[in-house]
Amino acid sequence: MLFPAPLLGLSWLAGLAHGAVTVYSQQPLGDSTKTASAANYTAAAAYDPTTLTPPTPPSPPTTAFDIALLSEPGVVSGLSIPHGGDFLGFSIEFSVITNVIGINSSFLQVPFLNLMQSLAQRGGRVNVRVGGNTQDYATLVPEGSIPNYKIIQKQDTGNTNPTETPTLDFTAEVLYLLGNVSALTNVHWYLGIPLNDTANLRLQIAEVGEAVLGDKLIGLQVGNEPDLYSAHGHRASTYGPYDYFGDFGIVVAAVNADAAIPTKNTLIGPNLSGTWTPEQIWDTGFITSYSSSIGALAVEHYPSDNCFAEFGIGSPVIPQDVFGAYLNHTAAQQLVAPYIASTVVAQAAGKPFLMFETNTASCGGFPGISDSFASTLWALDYALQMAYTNFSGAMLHVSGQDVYYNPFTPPPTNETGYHQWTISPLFYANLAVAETLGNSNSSQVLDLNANGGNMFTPAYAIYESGAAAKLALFNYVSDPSGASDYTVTISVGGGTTGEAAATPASVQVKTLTAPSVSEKSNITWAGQTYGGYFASDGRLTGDESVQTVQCDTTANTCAVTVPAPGYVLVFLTAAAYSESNPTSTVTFATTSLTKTANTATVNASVLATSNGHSGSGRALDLGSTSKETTSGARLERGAPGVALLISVLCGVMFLRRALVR
Ligand SMILES: *[C@@H]1O[C@H](CO)[C@@H](O)[C@H](O)[C@H]1NC(C)=O
Ligand SMILES: *[C@@H]1O[C@H](CO)[C@@H](O)[C@H](O)[C@H]1NC(C)=O
Ligand SMILES: *[C@@H]1O[C@H](CO)[C@@H](O)[C@H](O)[C@H]1NC(C)=O
Ligand SMILES: *[C@@H]1O[C@H](CO)[C@@H](O)[C@H](O)[C@H]1NC(C)=O
Ligand SMILES: *[C@@H]1O[C@H](CO)[C@@H](O)[C@H](O)[C@H]1NC(C)=O
Ligand SMILES: *[C@@H]1O[C@H](CO)[C@@H](O)[C@H](O)[C@H]1NC(C)=O
Ligand SMILES: *[C@@H]1O[C@H](CO)[C@@H](O)[C@H](O)[C@H]1NC(C)=O
Ligand SMILES: *[C@@H]1O[C@H](CO)[C@@H](O)[C@H](O)[C@H]1NC(C)=O
Ligand SMILES: *[C@@H]1O[C@H](CO)[C@@H](O)[C@H](O)[C@H]1NC(C)=O
Ligand SMILES: *[C@@H]1O[C@H](CO)[C@@H](O)[C@H](O)[C@H]1NC(C)=O
Ligand SMILES: CC(=O)N[C@H]1CO[C@H](CO)[C@@H](O)[C@@H]1O
Repeated sequence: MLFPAPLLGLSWLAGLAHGAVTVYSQQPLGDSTKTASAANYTAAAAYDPTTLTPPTPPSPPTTAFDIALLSEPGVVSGLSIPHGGDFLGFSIEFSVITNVIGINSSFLQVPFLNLMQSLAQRGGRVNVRVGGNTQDYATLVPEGSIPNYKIIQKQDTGNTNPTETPTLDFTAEVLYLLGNVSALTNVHWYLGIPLNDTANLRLQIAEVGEAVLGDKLIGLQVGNEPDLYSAHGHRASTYGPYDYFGDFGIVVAAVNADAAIPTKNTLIGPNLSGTWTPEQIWDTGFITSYSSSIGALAVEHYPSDNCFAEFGIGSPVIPQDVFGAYLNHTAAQQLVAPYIASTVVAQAAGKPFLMFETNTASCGGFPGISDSFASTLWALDYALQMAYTNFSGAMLHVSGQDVYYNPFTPPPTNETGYHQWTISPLFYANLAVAETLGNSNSSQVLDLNANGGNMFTPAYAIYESGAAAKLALFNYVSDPSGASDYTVTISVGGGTTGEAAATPASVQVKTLTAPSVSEKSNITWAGQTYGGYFASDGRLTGDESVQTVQCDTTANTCAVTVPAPGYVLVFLTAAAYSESNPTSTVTFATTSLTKTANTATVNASVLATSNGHSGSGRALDLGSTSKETTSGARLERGAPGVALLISVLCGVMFLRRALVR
């Protein structure tokens, strides 16, 4: 289910624009009255101040336990398939892309670029799905046919179904926008082929998408929650798994016959919501029939819903009552259980198995849960559990202002002049997953069933190229007294395992923590934070603090403490640490000397090649395309606090060339 924010007017921007490029100004406009009132903006769900009471800590608390890891390649059993650091990505509702990704291909949302870049630098790349309920009614229309230079437009054309899914017109500019993002930071995209009308398939999104995005387009979803089509009135009440099998076949045939879609094997289905079991689809012969067209198998699932509060559907859920259900390891295990048989089927068929859309609860999530540190730990454990059980990736859903569960939220459009973005606790899970799995593409995950399987203190080991590389430790307990912090004594090899002792002389440790599981803004990853509401330009601020823990070389053990609540990532080797911790960080900042001269350009090829190699604070002033401007773009190296962001413009000529290839 999705609840897109209404597209708000953008006309205020007109006064800031210079020619064909820019303008994204987050400079304070100097209107103190407005700023003050807006600082207290709480109307939208995304800024709901509801704070829940954390569950009472278990008594007695866990204070210590041991973890003994096997280290030699080949001897450890139960490891997952290899994963990349792009495991946990995003599913962005089609109708909010102009607020989140960019207004058009020359006006990109800089905070979004910075957020994606921070993940790409840790995990190698980021996968983003653009779609949702609106995708089945999306239609590509000619450039310029939507008024006011807009690139998407919703219109209620009387599509008769209970969810009143509107028609969504979009222009090819949407695809150029995605392409321009990919030229700056390593984002790959999943799109969807509309399936509301199989007699008149609209394949243009695939045709233009492939031409513009090339290999940055990694999959095309066919049908969104087909098991809800009959419930939503999109199909006859008898619509069943074999009907979907038939519809998918129509798309396969059409794609195979379409010379404008050269890559045939990127289709993704069935994207079930849980009304049908995946097995019901496998039983139709889906995988064998369409094997050469299928790029990945996918499902979508939310553990709960807040539909009663939002729409009066179903039964009421009181967030405080279900807070504890997000705060233990059983939650993650229960979420993956229905799909483990399917990940085996997928592996046998040689196809990735994806959780294409998920989050804390559908119908917008729960106040106090979806937007607190509880969601960070929940999503992190859920993602690592999916990795362990051989999913190949998962996407957290992103919608408008009117949901609690966004990992990040741009300010309301009428407030972009003086507010920055709100980076929610959930995003720190993306950050930590990217860093935990790293960019080697060889990370295999093992749930250690640690501490006797205690549900509040789960742990995972990450093996790279077969050897123990990292250890991930959770503490779900919220206890400001410190009495529920625990110390884990780690040994690698040695002991009764028959292996040579391989405990390192020291380990490096990063901690993700907050004062409590209810916390909404004071969340830190290795000491750095995105701050609270409206506080971020998409870059971490503060000094990074990575702990070096000296190990006991006589006993061959290392003692690492995990705060309550918290997540601790232990790097067991120097290689594991350097892999996801580049010595320098490229971010997208543009600075401006005057409010009226804020057009800036960044050469895409410079950005692409300078990753990790740019000098400290080195400014790459490449000039601007607009005569009356004086500002330049800077590549910042871990530089904190430059609050002024304007825009990024790059020359990505290959995109245009790709179209005529
Ligand atoms: C921005 O628009 C929203 C929705 O129309 C409104 O609630 C809010 O008060 C506006 N903010 C300002 C500062 O005008
Ligand atoms: C892109 O959007 C900006 C801001 O709305 C606008 O000034 C500019 O003219 C647009 N560019 C194109 C090519 O439409
Ligand atoms: C983005 O894409 C457009 C094509 O629509 C291209 O003209 C432009 O140079 C690209 N780069 C930027 C930053 O606008
Ligand atoms: C499918 O969606 C398109 C775009 O919204 C609409 O024009 C068309 O009438 C729909 N077809 C059916 C059969 O619902
Ligand atoms: C598909 O996507 C929709 C759109 O948001 C989502 O709500 C739903 O759970 C997904 N359904 C399926 C079948 O995966
Ligand atoms: C643990 O999580 C499960 C699944 O969400 C939930 O049913 C259970 O109540 C939770 N246990 C505790 C002790 O909170
Ligand atoms: C994941 O796949 C690996 C490799 O096939 C297998 O050894 C392992 O048992 C699987 N894990 C689960 C939980 O099915
Ligand atoms: C990881 O895989 C991606 C795509 O599958 C590839 O582009 C990248 O180069 C790989 N990274 C390494 C370190 O092999
Ligand atoms: C933020 O949380 C940390 C503990 O995680 C605490 O030490 C610090 O005082 C808090 N800062 C603020 C401003 O509340
Ligand atoms: C970007 O920089 C590269 C390398 O210096 C140069 O070859 C290219 O022409 C530049 N592109 C633009 C659009 O300025
Ligand atoms: C009326 C009101 O609540 N004003 C508050 C708005 O926010 C500022 C800064 O956070 C507070 O100082 C005001 O009291």
